[in-house]
Formats: sequence, structure tokens, C-alpha cells
Amino acid sequence: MSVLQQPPEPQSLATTPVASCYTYSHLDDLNCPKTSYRLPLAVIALVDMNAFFAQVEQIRLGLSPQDPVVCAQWQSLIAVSYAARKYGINRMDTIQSAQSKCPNLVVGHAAVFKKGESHWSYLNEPPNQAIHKVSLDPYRRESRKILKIFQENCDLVEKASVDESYLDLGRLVYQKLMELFPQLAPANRGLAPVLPPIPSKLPSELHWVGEVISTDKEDAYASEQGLLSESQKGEAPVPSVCDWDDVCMLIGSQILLQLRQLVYQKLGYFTSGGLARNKLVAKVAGGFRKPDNQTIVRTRLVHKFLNNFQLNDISGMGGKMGDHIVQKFDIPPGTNTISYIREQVSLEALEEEIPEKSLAKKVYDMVRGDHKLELTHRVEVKSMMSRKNFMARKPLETFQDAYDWIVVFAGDLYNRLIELDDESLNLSMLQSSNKDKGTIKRPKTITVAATSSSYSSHSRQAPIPLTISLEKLKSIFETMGMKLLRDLLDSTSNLEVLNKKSLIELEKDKTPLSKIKIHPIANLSLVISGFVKTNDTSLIDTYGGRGENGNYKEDLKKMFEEVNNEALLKKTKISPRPVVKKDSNISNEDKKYINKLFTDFHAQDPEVKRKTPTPSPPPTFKPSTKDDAYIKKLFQDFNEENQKREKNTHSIANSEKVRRTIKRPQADILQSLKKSKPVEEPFLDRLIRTRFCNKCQQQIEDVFEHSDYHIALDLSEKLNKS
Ligand code: DCP
Ligand code: CA
Ligand code: CA
Repeated sequence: MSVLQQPPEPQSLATTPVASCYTYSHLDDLNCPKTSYRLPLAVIALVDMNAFFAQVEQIRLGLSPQDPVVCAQWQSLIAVSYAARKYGINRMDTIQSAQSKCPNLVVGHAAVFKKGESHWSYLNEPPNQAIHKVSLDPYRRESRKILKIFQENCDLVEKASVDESYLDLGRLVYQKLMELFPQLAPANRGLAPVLPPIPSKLPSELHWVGEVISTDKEDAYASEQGLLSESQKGEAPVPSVCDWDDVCMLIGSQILLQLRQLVYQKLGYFTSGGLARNKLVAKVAGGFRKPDNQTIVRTRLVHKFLNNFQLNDISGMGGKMGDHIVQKFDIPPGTNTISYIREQVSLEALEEEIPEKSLAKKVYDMVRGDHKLELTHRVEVKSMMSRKNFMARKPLETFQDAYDWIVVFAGDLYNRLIELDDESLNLSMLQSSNKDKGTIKRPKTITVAATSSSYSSHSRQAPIPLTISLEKLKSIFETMGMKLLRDLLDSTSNLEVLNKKSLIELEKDKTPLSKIKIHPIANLSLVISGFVKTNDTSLIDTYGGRGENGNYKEDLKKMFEEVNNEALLKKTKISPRPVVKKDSNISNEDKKYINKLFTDFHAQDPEVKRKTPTPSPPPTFKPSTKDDAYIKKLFQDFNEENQKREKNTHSIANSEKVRRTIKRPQADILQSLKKSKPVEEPFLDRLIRTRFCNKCQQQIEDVFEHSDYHIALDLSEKLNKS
């Protein structure tokens, strides 16, 4: 049902009361966030934003939902509004091909940072890849606003991606049940553990909202009613309500619409929703009717509903993983894979064909829509990277170039820390019992890494002084980033040969930075890592409210400034010259971090644990591994991808320029350029294009986060080798 539609007139619902399958204990557990997700009465919603980035652009540009808007990143479309989809435009189009399908197309390009500036902005003209870096901050900001609406109204919300959240509606449904059915209240219960049958007449305020998946009988009844005249029609509209699980879904459907309406009223966004007993079915339901609608799957309809899909459509079973399982069972072509496995393949047969027992059981549960996953808060952030690839034709060639980008990266990381604080504060305010109450996170380490045009990589790392002020951190990122970059270039870039003077002499002579040449840099990154939690519950407690003066971010910043001035800065001096770590062993923190990464990831999706080679626990780290090497390896994978990408670009673009720019291992590179073998698509490119990870065999929501995950995974494997 659309968020714009008025609620229907009160009508009595069709009921078919039966002896209840549920107990008071099931009911009461619904009231507990820890237990409710695995209950037969659970009510889990998934809300997904429609054409998210395109809607953000449409609203930013003051346009209506009927205007054909797309969101672009360089020449590619990353989101296509539903109005533009009517012209046959999809994400595979380029701006040009989309414009040829719809001459009135409105192209909103993502905001960009300009070289040398730490604030992103929207441009009136197309950005230039050589001097701009895309910022996704505006979308993350909108995403935070939406999440906040959910968190203010629901006690357990899992942000699943930039535009999706799962909501456990258990407590909201419980409260409504108690209000509408006082006979269920603890004081009014008899001795029997089983719930009474539902009343034959339900309160008139209850009505189904959205597309309710119906039984064949209900379908037949509905079409029969459609043929009758008004006077002949039966009173009670289908779908019918039989037991308390249906009542829970019924109430949940109304709550889900209210939440979607709140998002629309406060921010103007259209959404799609899915409602079911668990995340798996809610997710599939969320994509069933788009845009601006919601799909409700009553528990007894789960099998029928899932028969509309194939195994590959289920989250975690996409691509090769699903194909592989389907092949194992010789499922005849044209057969529905989900219903076939459910009806024809026993658990024993699944276990025989799928050696990993837990995966076999998972498939067994999934085809039954019975795979219960807990709603979790976001996986902990352990590092953040801001980076830019420079096109082969435009590598960085002077100190000024490189410093200008450090300023951009510092601004990017600063924005992301604001987001992180916002999340931490929201969490702590909304969950008074949470053990992380009052926790904010600050990075301990900063790293600069650069890869030259000849693909040699170097990095420098230093500890960051503890400070709560984000403004201060931003300037620390800038100054330390520049200092680290200076040291890195001084020791790796052969400055003396390039400039005919040593760096110290150049600095003494006050040579402008734009005149100091460096060995061309093909990509540059700034990373903050080793996040630690800073716990100061009392300070969070004294902070009066979220955005009550209308400027939430300012309040937050002010609070941190106060904290910083009063307490922490006294204890910690900011060192003007960072200490560059070169010889320390890989720290326990880092080891813990890498292992936690895997634990978190595997906890999220146990099946990946088996598909992906699991790195060994910390003791197998080579004791001689240096931090420097560690960070170098962190970038290795990323750089390899870039190498491939660059080779690809060169081969298409201009091999003459390649000869001029590349000064080292020329033979190798030119050799590889000559190879006629098609160049494999870089991992991240493929991930962005397909949103499917061929390494994990699953659909990926946050492609950038997932790519970083693989960088860390590969790093750990390398560190654990031998
Ligand atoms: N996104 C992206 N690159 C991709 C896929 C998505 O940058 N390859 C961004 C833009 C999308 C947002 O993530 O707006 C959410 O992705 P969805 O898959 O949910 O797609 P949309 O929200 O755009 O459309 P839909 O209405 O089909 O959900
Ligand atoms: Ca979406
Ligand atoms: Ca989505």
C-alpha cells in the first residue's frame, strides 16, 4: 500500500478461529528483543528505499517523483528513479544512452570533493575525474536520517545497507495486542499455557495493509466476490485471520505502513516494505512489490510465497552457490528450485550432497523460509580508507598535487567520523541498557599509502593522539597525513634526481610545493585504523537531547568540543611531529582486529566460512611481521586491481603516453599490454556492476565495505602463510 493512500474504512475482518498453536510464553517472549526474532510469533520488517540515490537527487533538486531523475557517478548511472525506468532506462545505461531514451532526463551527479578542498559540494557542470573525487556523504546523511526515524520508533533496528533496515516490531505488536485484547494481559490469564482462540470478531481498527500473500482459497473467494454485485458481496474481506500469528502480522502491517509514512512525511522518501516472521522472508517480500508498497507474508503462506522465487533469489544463495546446489540435485529445467528442494530432497540427502552439515541444514531451512537470523547492530568499524586512483594520463606529479588530495581525504574521513559518532550516540541514547552506552570510537593510527605509476607501493604510519574533537582530528589527519607523505616521498621518490636538490634544501629555499616534483603517483590513500572505544557515560547522559535545538550535528559537535576541552586534551598533548613506526611488530590490537573481522563476518553468514579459506588464529602470525609490511599488504590487493585497471585503460587509450609516464619495470608492463588475452575485470568494478561477490558467492549490499573486507582477508591469508 502506498504511503499516500488513506486508511480503508473500518470493516470487520474474516476470521476462522482455531485452537491456538501458541503459548503465553511465545507471546511474552515477543516483548523481549533478545528472544523475539526466533519466535513463531515474530514480526520482522524490511524497509528498502526506492531508487535511493535518485530519490535523494530528486528531492535535492526540488523535483517531483514524476520527473525522470537518475543519479550518476562519472558516466555511469548508480540509481534510476521509477519515473526514468518507465523509459526503459536501467543501471546498465550510460548517461548518453539514457538521454537517448529520455531527452528530458535529469541527471544528478553525486557530490564531489575538489582537489585541495576538504568539503564536498554539488557542481553545476559535469565533474572532472582528474580533479574531483565522488562523495557519498549526502546519501549516507539521508540514510542516517531515515535510520533515526526508525530507531526513534522501534527498539531494535538493524541497518542492513545504505538504504535498507530490518525492524523487529515485536514490542510494538505486543503493546498493541495488550491494548486491543485485554484478555491476554498477565493479570487476566487462566492456568492454561496455550493462548485462547482468536475472537471471531476483531476490533474494527484492525485491517490488512499492503499486498497480503493469500491462500488459493482466499484467491478463489476474492475473484468470486469480484464477479458479484455489491448487494451480493459477503461482509468480510479476505485474507482471513486464523490464529494469533495472523493477528501479529495484521498489527505489524499497520505499524509498517505508519513507519513508511513517517519517512515520507518527514523526508519525502518512498519506500518498499516486507513483513514476515524472519529476516530472510521479509527481505524477499521487501523486493516483491516496488515501488511504494509492502508485502505481508503470513506464516502459513511462506512456502507458497517462496515458490514465486528461485533458490538464487534468496540472500546468500545467489550466483554460483545456488547454481551449485541446484546442479547437485539434477532439478529438471523449468522446475521451481525452492519447491523442488523442499518437497523432493530430504535433510539427509542434502547432507549427503553438501558435505558441510550446517550449510545443508541452512538450505533445508531456507527453502522452508525458516532460517532465523538475529537482528544485529552494525558490524564494528575498525578502519576507514579514503583513496583516489589517478588516471594514467594524469598522475600526481608535484608535492602540491599530493597534499591537495590529503586535504580531500581528511575531509572525507572527518565526514565519516561524524556519521560514526552519530550512530554511536543514537545507539547509546536509545538503548539505555546497552553495554556500549556512551561509547564513541576514535582511531589510533593513521597511514598514508602511495602507489607510483610503475606500481611500486609504499606506506608510512603513525599513531594519532587521542582527541574527541572531530575538528581537531581533521586537522590532525591533514598535518600528519602531509608529514607522513613527505617522509614517504623523501625516502622513495628520488627527489634529489628529479629536482636537482635534496628535499631539505628545497624546503630551505622555500621552493613552492607546486614546483617540487615527485615520482608520478597513480593512487594515494589515507587510512585511519585501530579504532578504540572511549567510554564516558556521564558525558553522554548530560547531553540533553537529540537535535532539540534543530541542529543535531552542531549539538553533537559542541558536546564533543566541551568534552575535549575539559577533560581529554589535558591528558594528551598533540605531537606536532608524528612518530613514524617502522620497526615495531604487528600489534596485538591489529591481530585481534583481523580475527574479529572474520569472526564477525562468519557470524553473519556461516556459510561463507566454509566457502572462503579461513585464516588461522593470531598465534600463527609471523612474529617478525612489521607494521609497515602489514599496511603495505593491506594495499597490495587494491593496487593489483588498479594495475589491472590501468593496464586495461592503457591498452584502450594511448600506449604512447604509457611509454612516457612509466619509468620502471617498463618491459613487464608493455609486455603485458601486448598480450591479447582479455584483461580480467577488476574485482571492485565487477562487484559494483553485479553486486555479486564471486569469491563469497553471494549478493552484496555494500560493495565498498565488502571490497575492503576482501583486502583484509587476503592480507590475513598472506600473513598466515608459512
Ligand atoms: N548503488 C550503487 N551502485 C550499485 C548499486 C547500488 O552506488 N551498483 C547505490 C545506489 C542505490 C543504492 O545503492 O540507489 C541502493 O541500491 P538498491 O539496490 O537498493 O537500488 P535502488 O534503491 O537504487 O533501487 P530499488 O528501488 O530497486 O531498490
Ligand atoms: Ca533500494
Ligand atoms: Ca537496497
